[in-house]
Amino acid sequence: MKAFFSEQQSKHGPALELQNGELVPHAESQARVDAIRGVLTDVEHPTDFGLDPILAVHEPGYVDFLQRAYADWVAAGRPGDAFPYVFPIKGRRPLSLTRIDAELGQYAYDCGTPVAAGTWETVYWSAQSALSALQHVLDGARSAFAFCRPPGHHAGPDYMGGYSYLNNAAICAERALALGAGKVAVLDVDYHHGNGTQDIFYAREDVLTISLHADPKIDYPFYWGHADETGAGQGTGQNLNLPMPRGTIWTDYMAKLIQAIERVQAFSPDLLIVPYGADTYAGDPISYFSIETEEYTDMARLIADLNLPALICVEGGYAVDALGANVAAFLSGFEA
Ligand code: OKP
Ligand code: ZN
Repeated sequence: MKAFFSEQQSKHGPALELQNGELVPHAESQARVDAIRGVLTDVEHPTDFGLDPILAVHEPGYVDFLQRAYADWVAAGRPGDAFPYVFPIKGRRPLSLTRIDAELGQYAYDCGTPVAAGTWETVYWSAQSALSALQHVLDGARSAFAFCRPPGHHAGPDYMGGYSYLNNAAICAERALALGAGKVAVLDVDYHHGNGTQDIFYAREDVLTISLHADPKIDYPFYWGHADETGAGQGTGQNLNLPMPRGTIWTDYMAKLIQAIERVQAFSPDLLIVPYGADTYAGDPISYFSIETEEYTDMARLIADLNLPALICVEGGYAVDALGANVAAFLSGFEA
């Protein structure tokens, strides 16, 4: 399967994240890029589709902020990467605040998603890789691999979090609809709930969002991903969350995946987008499912059996030593 990736996606390199009370080396590292790059045989440089497809999903003020946040941080005389430390829990009403700390809190919901020197270039080109993979599918390929990095599924219309800045899957779903697709399904198989994607399409009837993930009562992102979040307005019933306990093994995961696949089938979309995270892997350092490398082949085969044009985009996966093998196993199942 053809993959899309730009060298610009290596520019983002946040040094640290705040995790359980400690500043630790950021888990979303260049080593992930090298691991995935190492197993891909057919990689193409993305086409530049510009800002318009990004602005179809993300608010202009947020996109503008992402482009200048690091420079504003440096101009304020701050060291390291741009981190928020205060959040508007009282309400996110537009106060036109300009101090960098106020803006960081306005547009972020956690302390794991700093803006570093090359963040904008990386997330811009990551979105272009996804859009290029989408174009490849729209041009007739059965599937394509968007080698996105960092992840995108936690980013909402006007917020970053969970290592995510731009929501690659959502940008592609919206673009496919703009180009004539009637319905798009997003089937998120990362360990963490895809809260950004859920928020973006929560009231939409033309996008079915499904996420299989760790129970948010126990795991990040806590405030989204519960089974009772089923959509709103026109989108009522068009969001499906399938939370699972820590320690979940493949056979139990498979039962939920089959449930998800049946929902996709009933929705009958024109395109399937699969945000794929290899952080469901048994050896993942920040996640707690127990899926083994070979089982990703079975997982991908089940999804591929839907026989829909499909776009796979990379989300998480932090066991760097196994990441290449896990991605390769998934891709081989999809192609079988
Ligand atoms: C991004 B993706 C736990 C900290 C959790 C955020 C995890 C973001 C995962 N102590 N940090 O979905 O793989
Ligand atoms: Zn994840």
